[in-house]
Amino acid sequence: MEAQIANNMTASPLQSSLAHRLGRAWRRLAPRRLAAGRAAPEDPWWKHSVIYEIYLRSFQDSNGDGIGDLPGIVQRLDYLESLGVDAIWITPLYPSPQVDFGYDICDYCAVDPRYGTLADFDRLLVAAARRGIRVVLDMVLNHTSEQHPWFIDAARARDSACHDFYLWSDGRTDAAGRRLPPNNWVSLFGGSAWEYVPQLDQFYYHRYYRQQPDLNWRNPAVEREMFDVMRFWLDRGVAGLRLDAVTGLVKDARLRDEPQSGGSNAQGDPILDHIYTDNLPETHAVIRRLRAMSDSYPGHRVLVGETVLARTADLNAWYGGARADELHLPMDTVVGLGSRLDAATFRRHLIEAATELHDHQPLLMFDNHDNPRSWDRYGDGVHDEQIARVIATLLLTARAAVLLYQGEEIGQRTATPRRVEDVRDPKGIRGWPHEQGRDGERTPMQWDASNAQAGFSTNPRTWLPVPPGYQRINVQSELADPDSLLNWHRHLIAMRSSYAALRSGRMVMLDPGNADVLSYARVAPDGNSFVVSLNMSARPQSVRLDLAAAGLAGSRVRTLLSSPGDIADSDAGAPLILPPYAAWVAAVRAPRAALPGGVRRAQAAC
Ligand code: TEU
Ligand code: CA
Repeated sequence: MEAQIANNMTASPLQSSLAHRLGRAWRRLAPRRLAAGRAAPEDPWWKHSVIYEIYLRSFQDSNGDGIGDLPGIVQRLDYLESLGVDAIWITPLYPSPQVDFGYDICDYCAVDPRYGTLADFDRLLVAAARRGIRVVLDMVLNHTSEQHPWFIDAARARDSACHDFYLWSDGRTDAAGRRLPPNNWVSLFGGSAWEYVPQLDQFYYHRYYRQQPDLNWRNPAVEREMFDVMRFWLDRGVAGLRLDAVTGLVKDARLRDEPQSGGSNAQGDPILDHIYTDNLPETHAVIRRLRAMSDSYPGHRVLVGETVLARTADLNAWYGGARADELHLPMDTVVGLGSRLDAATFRRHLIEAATELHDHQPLLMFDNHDNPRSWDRYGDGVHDEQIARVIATLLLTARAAVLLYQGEEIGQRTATPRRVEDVRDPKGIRGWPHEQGRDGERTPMQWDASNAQAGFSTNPRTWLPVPPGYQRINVQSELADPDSLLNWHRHLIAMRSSYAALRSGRMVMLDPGNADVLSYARVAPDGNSFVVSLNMSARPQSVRLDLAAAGLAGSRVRTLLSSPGDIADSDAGAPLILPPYAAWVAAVRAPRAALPGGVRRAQAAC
């Protein structure tokens, strides 16, 4: 950040003064952060970060219109600082008709008036930096809004200046003379991905809603424009970008039909193997150029990618493989978006992430604004609270950078509307009743029980309703309860800050044949280590943490955090009984002098 200031001095006077203030804030902060052990000097800040996702519409409303906004985030920065997060990722704040609640953008270099102003954003950047929190913005490169001036122009005439900014096709004509789309590509939100425009007698392609036409990334002008947009925000001081739907930027030039994989999805469309709309080599080439651009900025700007892939190992290409020249942190949606709490499955995924990604840093997440909350996916209806602790412990102690979604830390529930007339997400309106949309995971953040809006807004008509249960499940009451899920998260994040092994140590699987309990050690280069055991079953389980077999030294393990709270210190190697759905983090006593030479050498080699 310090160095970034020099870069920003060439920007506008407003940006220069903003950068100056940001710089002061970071200078004040740096010694404290290092003292707290947050940032290992040798690693970029993002590598071991906890990035907190803010769904802007639902985080905090500051002006009583029932919609979250940027000044609302500023009001809650103290909370985020006390939680200990390194950065916030804010969902799209740009002017938008809000068909897809901001993911349909009509001006990439401004703030939607519903959310505030550019000046509010600059104030947020400074206020966040003062608290040691970086700001990552969502960036939608795949498509714009149909209301973007480019698309309005593109849809005017075939020879308009911006026509080639989007993907057009004349389509086909059947025997009866009807106009048909050129191929079988379907929208991820339902129906054909092609929309007919009568005045042009042409179809345009939209991977998402028809109000979100896809950009034509084979057109160099599109790349130039979008790179300029990203520079606008990087110049302003954002710490990185979360790249929306980034794997599908370039599509097959010949528009070939995609093979069917069999069956149909919740929207009733055939399931296709996206070989012509996803993961094309040309998309990787765009990302490499983007990485070079972003790396030209000082301060380790981060490129987070929304990379929804079938296998964790498929992420390797999105890091750029051995060249490491694409995304810094492509999201692993395989580990955390399932619904089976199964030790063997998690172990396999974590091993895959550790061995098949050229040692790149995994980015784990369990919750986001597109999927039912992990509380409801992994919970069994009886042990939900304990299971949420197991999930939180895995998320925050595995070797990974972390995405934490607002409300996950307090155990907010998915609150899907019961009646179609209450649904706001068009995906749910169109797909009802099989596809109910994403409103359930987007309800307002539950801050307190001061009013029926859980402190989110003063307006009783919030854009999505606050579900029942907020009187108990809210930040204020959980802060006051030492045993709350929120305090569990706070402890885990604080431990991650305090102990290098838990933050950046290598990960060694323990008791790897155990079908019910996932156990691993995190080991720092100096030999200091911690063990984590997570009982993923409803029965007590015996574990044997054979440290010596894993090449680790230590004879006693000392409990740091346990749920339930009565798991005692024990001898390493002795069988230990873990209660149902127990989560246990313990420090291994391994005085350096006691390390056998062989072990020390093995550790030094890592
Ligand atoms: O999501 C893209 C996307 O592919 C996911 O919605 C995916 O279909 C889902 O996670 C499957 O469970 C991004 C945004 O996160 C989403 O909110 C937007 O609606 C979408 O892009 C379009 O911009
Ligand atoms: Ca508002």
